[in-house]
Amino acid sequence: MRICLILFTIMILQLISGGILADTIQIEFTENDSYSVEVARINVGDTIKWLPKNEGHNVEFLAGPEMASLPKKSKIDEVYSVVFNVPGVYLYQCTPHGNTGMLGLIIVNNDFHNIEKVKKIQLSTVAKSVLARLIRIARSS
Ligand SMILES: [Cu+2]
Repeated sequence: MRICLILFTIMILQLISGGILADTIQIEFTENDSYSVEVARINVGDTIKWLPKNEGHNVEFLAGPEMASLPKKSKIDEVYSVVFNVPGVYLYQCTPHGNTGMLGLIIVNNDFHNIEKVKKIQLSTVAKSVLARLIRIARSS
């Protein structure tokens, strides 16, 4: 009887953490060739939804905790949603504007285990300095 109660409680807790309390964060493409949220801190199970409020942008993942299975690249000007189920640091860019620093960072579960790999991604000089700034923000918040 007690075991049943414990299992039931665990099930309920999993439901709450995995579903009901999962958040959706919205990030807009801005007219300044940037993302409205440059550093997003989320939890496993949360969704990020990118909204094309300004034309000519997309989302292309450059790094994540599982390099072999990064989310697919979105089409220019499309609404795009990704659910994040693996803790770690994700780096993405806008394909046309990555070189000029249109980058975004996502930290899932405050887990920085793959940050060194993220730092090693080939980027333009401008994008490199933007990434350094985003990492500073991520570390300090
Ligand atoms: Cu862009």
